[in-house]
Amino acid sequence: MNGLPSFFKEKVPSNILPYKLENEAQTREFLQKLVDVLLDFIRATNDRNEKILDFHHPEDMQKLLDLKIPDQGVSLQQLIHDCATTLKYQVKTGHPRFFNQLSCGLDLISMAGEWLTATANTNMFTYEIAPVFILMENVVMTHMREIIGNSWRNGDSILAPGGSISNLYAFLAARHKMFPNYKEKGIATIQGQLVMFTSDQSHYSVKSCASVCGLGTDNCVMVPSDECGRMIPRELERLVIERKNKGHIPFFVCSTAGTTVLGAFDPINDIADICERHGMWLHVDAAWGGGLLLSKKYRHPRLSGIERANSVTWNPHKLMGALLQCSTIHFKEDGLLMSCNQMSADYLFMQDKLYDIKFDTGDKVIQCGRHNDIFKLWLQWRAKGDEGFEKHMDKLMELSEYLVRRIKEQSDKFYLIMEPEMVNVSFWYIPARLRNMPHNKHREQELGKMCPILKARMMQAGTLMVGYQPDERRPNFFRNIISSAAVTEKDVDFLLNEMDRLGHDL
Ligand code: ABU
Repeated sequence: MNGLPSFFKEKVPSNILPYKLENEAQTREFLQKLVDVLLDFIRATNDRNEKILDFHHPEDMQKLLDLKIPDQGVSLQQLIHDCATTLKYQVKTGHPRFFNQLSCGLDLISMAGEWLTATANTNMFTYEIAPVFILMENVVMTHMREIIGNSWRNGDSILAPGGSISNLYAFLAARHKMFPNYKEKGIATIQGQLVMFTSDQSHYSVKSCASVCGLGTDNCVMVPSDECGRMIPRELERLVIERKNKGHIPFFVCSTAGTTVLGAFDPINDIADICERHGMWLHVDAAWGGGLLLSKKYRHPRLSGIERANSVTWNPHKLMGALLQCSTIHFKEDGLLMSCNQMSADYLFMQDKLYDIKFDTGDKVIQCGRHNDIFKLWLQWRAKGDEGFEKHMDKLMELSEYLVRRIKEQSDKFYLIMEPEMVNVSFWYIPARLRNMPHNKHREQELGKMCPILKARMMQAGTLMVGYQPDERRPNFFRNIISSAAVTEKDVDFLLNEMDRLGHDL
């Protein structure tokens, strides 16, 4: 923090706006210093010679940080220092060698949007206080619905705090559609046991809906999936009939477009046929795979039939690279969201306002406060256009295909678990001592044991991050995700070489 003017050392952040109007220049200087800290982080994030993380165990990290809340406020200088320290120990999720989560990368246009959003500091519940952002939300949501399907143009959508809450909104709307009196009369209005269905590979938030909404998790039926992680439609229909024969009321099916671990796509058309036959709501959880709707090359067959759904979750903060968080839920039918959730709080959603109150979109959701997640997406989409997003999707898929090719070319060192449908590539790393062993359940157990050890080495070296997990069919395996615009073929080569460097002796 050398070079800071003495003004920064004075222990009075109240020297800047809004307290001291005459200190506009010092306010600007403080914020520019902060921007320098942010730019240093962005530079380091994009520098392949920089580590992704500087790992410390929590008890050691606590000693490196001064996190306490003081009795008296600290100086501006200290605040700049605090910001720099915070970023020093933050994992660089935009680093080209960070392959760990579904949301990777740091899109600088979207980030610029987030900076503006923070500065505007408004709530998204009414047009009254967020006029431009509400109109933007309307335009972008309509555009996304048109991409889902022509018949969706006049539907409805909302940005929600994450894919799990988006799925919950779908559940609530589906129940409201079938039991419109539930809102006023509650559980007594449903004469029977409601049942929902999702694949055993779906996101856990779907099961959580059953818990939160009073069905109980036993009434969220987990439909078996095939070897590739796709729901088996005949199993779905068998389980629906089984529950109907018990007198239950099957009402909601969640089809996953891009499962979290394997990146599998359930066959939407087959599932839509079953939903039509049995009068069930079809929700597509495309939180992860939704981005591929933007690619002519990769949309089909993965998302074929999505236009037949009643609702779709689609998270731009995943494949599209919008900054966290940016999650959307779309409905084919307009008006449901409002009639399901509207409470007409009369201090906020007055019916006699100056303007058309249909723009007070906050009354459509069970939240009150709503973060502004639209501006960063709108700005990013303006920058890229549909064409830019299509190229982005195609590049991510092509890089994943490259990774699969390289894994196959080094089959002594890597074992590809399956041909992926999207950017999730599942594989084992094979250390030297296991290379000549025949591949069987015993070797899989041994390879599974290597995953946490190799991951720990990656984190301690700070050079690479790739996730691992077990599933129902196999012990721990690596799941590599390419969803960052920063990744190149050289980074993919680095990924495999670095795993081998760190793990060959295991
Ligand atoms: N279900 C959301 C994200 C999970 C992941 O990044 O791995």
